[in-house]
Amino acid sequence: MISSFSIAQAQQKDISTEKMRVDGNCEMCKKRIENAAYIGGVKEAVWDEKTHMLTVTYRPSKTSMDDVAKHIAHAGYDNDKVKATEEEYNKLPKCCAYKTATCNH
Ligand SMILES: [Cu+2]
Repeated sequence: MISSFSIAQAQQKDISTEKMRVDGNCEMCKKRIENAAYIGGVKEAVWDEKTHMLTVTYRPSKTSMDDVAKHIAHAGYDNDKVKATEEEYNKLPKCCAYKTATCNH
């Protein structure tokens, strides 16, 4: 009865975990970034407020880090792969405007 779950996971090859840098400020950014990252095929997405690293666990047969990056940029957040357009960035609340402000929620 040693975790048959983790054995099953190890045998499951269609799963990959990658990290990328996503710019952002605060808890609100965290929610927005993580929500944007949860697209079809993504199992888990966790953004670290201190390191600004997003860790994504996903199924390579269903999606890719490029797709995740596009959605995050679309939510207004620049990342390693895709930059948000000015229009997308300007939709962020002022305190989340990570290029100019530091937010203290
Ligand atoms: Cu924020």
